[in-house]
Amino acid sequence: MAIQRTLILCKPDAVSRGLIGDIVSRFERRGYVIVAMKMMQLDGERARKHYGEHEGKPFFQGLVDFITSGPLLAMAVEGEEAIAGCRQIMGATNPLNAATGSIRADFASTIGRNLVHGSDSHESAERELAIFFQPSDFVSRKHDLERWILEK
Ligand code: IDP
Ligand code: MG
Repeated sequence: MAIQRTLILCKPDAVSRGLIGDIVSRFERRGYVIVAMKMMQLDGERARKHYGEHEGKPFFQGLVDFITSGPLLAMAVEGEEAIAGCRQIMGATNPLNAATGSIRADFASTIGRNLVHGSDSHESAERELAIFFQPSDFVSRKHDLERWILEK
């Protein structure tokens, strides 16, 4: 068990549909803390870098077009095993396979408009966080984690 930091995005569909508040609260309620948060609109270069692992796949261009189509909310989220925990809160990539009660099952119906992104490994988290944030963007929430969330 370890404290991890992960990148969560509310993609442009989530922003446009007014779902940011509901999505953010799900991570907070679970006991994860936000250590950086930024509204931004990606350009193509940064979008292709972020989704580099999918380059060459049939949906790649559509994915880049969509993620650059409007503002998104980027967050760095921290907590015990946060990478897997946040993926669980998001639900499976295809909303049809997402667990009931997850963000994607509750609010999405198609794989291409599935509202959220979350890093899938420690390596992805480090790589992706560096695309969206600078070291000085992060605050410390160590005190909050120690006080309310972590077991002694
Ligand atoms: P993830 O977001 O659950 O990590 P990935 O496999 O990393 O899923 O795919 C990145 C994003 O690309 C997905 O969230 C989804 O929006 C989109 N995507 C993945 N597979 C497909 C597909 O087969 N058709 C259309 N879009 C897809
Ligand atoms: Mg992924």
